[in-house]
Amino acid sequence: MFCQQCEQTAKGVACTTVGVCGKNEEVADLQDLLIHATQGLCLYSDAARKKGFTDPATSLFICEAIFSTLTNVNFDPKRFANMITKAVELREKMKVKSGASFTAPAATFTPAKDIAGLVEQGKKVGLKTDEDEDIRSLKHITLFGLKGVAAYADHARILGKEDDAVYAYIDKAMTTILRTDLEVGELVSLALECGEANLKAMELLDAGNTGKFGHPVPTSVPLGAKKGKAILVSGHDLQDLELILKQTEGKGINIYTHGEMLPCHGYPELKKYGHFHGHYGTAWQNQKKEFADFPGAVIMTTNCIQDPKAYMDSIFTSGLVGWPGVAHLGDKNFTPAINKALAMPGFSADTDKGSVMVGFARNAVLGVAGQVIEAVKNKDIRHFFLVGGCDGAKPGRNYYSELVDKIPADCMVLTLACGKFRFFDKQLGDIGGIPRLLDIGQCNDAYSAIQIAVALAGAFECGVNDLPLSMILSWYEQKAVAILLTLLHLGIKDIRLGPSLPAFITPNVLNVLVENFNIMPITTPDADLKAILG
Ligand code: SF4
Ligand code: SF3
Repeated sequence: MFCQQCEQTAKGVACTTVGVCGKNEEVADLQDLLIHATQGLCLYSDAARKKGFTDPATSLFICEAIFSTLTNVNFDPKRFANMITKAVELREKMKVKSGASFTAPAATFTPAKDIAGLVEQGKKVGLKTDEDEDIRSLKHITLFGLKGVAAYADHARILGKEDDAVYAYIDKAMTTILRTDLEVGELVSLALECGEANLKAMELLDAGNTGKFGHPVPTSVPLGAKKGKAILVSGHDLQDLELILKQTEGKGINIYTHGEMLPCHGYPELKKYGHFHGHYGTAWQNQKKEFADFPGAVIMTTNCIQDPKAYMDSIFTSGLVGWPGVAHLGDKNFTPAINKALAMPGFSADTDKGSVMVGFARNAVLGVAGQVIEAVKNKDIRHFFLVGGCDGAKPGRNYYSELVDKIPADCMVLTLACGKFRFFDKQLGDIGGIPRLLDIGQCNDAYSAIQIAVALAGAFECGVNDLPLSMILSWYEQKAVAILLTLLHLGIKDIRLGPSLPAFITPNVLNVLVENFNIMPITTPDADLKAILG
């Protein structure tokens, strides 16, 4: 195996024997083969599209296949084997529709009959075999960005929002990176186009979430427990959460959010449920302890799942998440999890652990835009910091909590995604009644953050890069890669990125990013604040 797609990759280079995330060699090889098989499918889907034929079911499968290979989504070899076979079946159908004929190995390979055979095939494919390290680096950036795009497009499609332009880009990019004649410039353009496709996917998802559940409103979320039976919902899928809320109504079970589900408390059509109680725990990397201590059932709707062997019988997966041996509720009937929660002790008493505020997505923030603009003009607000992105297990990530501690009291902190759990419960006070810490939402709500920045730039008649705004991002998995590409596509400069730079970015490619976007690694909170604020 050779995997370097996430931030915790072994020795900061690549996982080559077993993944730090828990992915074993078998699954890594199957993921490589699934990407390979999907590239073959994309060749024909792209060719069919050029002849005017599109097939939404095929495009959906392509997104699901790519999303399945994102870090901490699926660890189940059987499900990868099934998807590889299905990719080839769909490829043959699209071949007929397109009337095209490709000779590339991805377009012609026949999957082995069993998992062992597929694993052997998987060992022979993947970008690790490319020669030029800068070309490989740029192909990796695009492929990993595509995983994020596929994730958001899949979420949006679940809510009934799709746009063939996103699917068309995925087909094109998946096939373009098969080519061996690409120059650096072409690949840089392809990667920035990935950022554009991701912006569209996030916009669709925003429309899906707000269209179905309303615009988030500022909401106080208890961190303590309520006496009684409990289900914990983690991941990013709002539709799953709604189904769980509906299916548990009147059953005496309280529903808690975990990780990226925290912002769901701000959505009017979700917060209306009386048994939607509060939030439990922090970010994904702490789940082994937090889930083991939770006295009810746990449902993972998307990434990030970790080895659940200590609580195998009380955790359930849905959607694309998988772990061998864990009950998968693929039909959205959550009865097994509900029955498990009813059989478990639940919380024995009410506990008060304080609360946090959520619900500061674009609608809520732009609702007080006049006040914010006045405060900036009066110099009550000196600067905005967007401190957002993924959390993770590396020790260097305390940079983000220290930074937020040290940001002066006349500055606002906007945040999103699971990196916020480093500081989400800090009491930062307010500026003229506006809370200093504003939780915009999940990682995909980077769309909302972009809309806020664009609106502020419009009000101040300047560009986003000229605003008193600094973006200090943390990355872990590939949705963060897609979001970074979106920001670069929009021409955002001076982004600080940590806790470490991606292993898949070579020094030459980094130079391109520095020269064009002045992207820089985080240093220390003091030095970075001094550089930003003077
Ligand atoms: Fe390693 Fe990350 Fe790949 Fe897992 S996803 S195998 S931790 S690089
Ligand atoms: Fe976190 Fe996995 Fe990226 Fe949606 S839940 S941000 S890491």
